Amino acid sequence: MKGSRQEADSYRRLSQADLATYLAAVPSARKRLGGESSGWSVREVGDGNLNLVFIAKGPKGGVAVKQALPFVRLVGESWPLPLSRVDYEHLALTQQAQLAPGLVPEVLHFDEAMKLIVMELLEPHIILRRGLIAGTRYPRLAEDLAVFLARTLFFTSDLALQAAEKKERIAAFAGNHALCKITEDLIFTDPYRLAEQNRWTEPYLNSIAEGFRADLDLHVAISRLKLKFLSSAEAMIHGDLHTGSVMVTPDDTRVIDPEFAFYGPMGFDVGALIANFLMNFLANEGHEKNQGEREDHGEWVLETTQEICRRFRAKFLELWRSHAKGDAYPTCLFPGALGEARLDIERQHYMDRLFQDTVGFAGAKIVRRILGLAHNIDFEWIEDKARRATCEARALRLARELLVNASSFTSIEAVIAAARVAAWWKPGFT
Ligand code: SR1
Ligand code: MG
Repeated sequence: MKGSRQEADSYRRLSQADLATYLAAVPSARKRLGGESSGWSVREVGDGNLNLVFIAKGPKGGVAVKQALPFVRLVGESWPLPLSRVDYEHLALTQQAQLAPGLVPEVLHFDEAMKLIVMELLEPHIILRRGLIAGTRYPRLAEDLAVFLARTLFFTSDLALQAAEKKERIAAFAGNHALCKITEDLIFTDPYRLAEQNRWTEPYLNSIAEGFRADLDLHVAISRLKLKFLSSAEAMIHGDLHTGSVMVTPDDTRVIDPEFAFYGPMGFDVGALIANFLMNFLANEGHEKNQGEREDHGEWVLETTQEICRRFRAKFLELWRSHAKGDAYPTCLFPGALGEARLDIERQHYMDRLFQDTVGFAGAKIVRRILGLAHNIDFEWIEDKARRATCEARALRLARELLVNASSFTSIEAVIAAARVAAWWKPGFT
């Protein structure tokens, strides 16, 4: 019934005032909250770009409720967006929970008509982006994110699935095209043209933005990646895996918000994470009250970036060697010890190609956060505009390198070395 009249008629936007009444009729939520609904506290806390998010607390515990709005919250009713994105988020969350147990929030209730999901309240978790800006270290983070990436991507790929099953799964997410279109426009097109919704730190970045709009090498690189995003149904990807889509404590990591999920290129998810860590690193200096005070934190961020990539590669390869039940690379074509040895070389090549995609997508994800519509607080919270622009200009310089010269970055160490070089660059406007 996605997008049907019946769907629109049964949907009602919840308010803070009526959420308790709604939850009182949901047994799993009532049990989690405890006591009477009159004693529950409810707050709308959504600070994302798209949805309503409520937190309800009772004497026993709490729940989080995410409800889709029929438009983009960041922009308003002038930008309609299908409510069906919640159906895809629910489908993705359910599958991710099976593939990467303990790394996504538990779903307590899904209301397809009301387009809402009731989830466990992640407490005392905070959004990873905020934790990184605060300079907090998370010892489990690299391992947890590497496991999440390796397991969700490997087990939904042709390496693990039979072709018929894979095609059914692609079809199950195919209707999420409105969310894909947001990505296609906001990441792969708009930052490289004069688009009404673009913004950047003016006037400092004016000439860089203008340069990006005229840079045909860059336009070729981003267009190749856009084609990959449009056409490469490699695995079920989260689709919006930035540091605002991860909630953390020092002991626990949960990946949230997979409403952009569909079957797309794996490097898009890995690249999104890498980009967001690199942006945090390059924003670091802008948050310093005393010179050098955040250098240690920056080092930890880079180490974590490196560890995510290294561990992802190792885990993905481990899964491929032990769980290759898919139709790709038929074992009959690689018989005996010689065949296995040749296949293992090919596995390394596969991971190298995936890394190339990752590098390019990381560059694309950086550019969109500085020249496009939706920015991130790593940079936005740097109040002094000249300082902010300096950090952003460094990130843009790195991003252009990653996009145009992706093939020259053969390891995460090379990417990190380039990020260190970018961090020293003094753009002309300071
Ligand atoms: C109009 S939505 C802007 C962005 O918010 C989401 O989190 C995605 O990153 C999207 O591109
Ligand atoms: Mg989101």
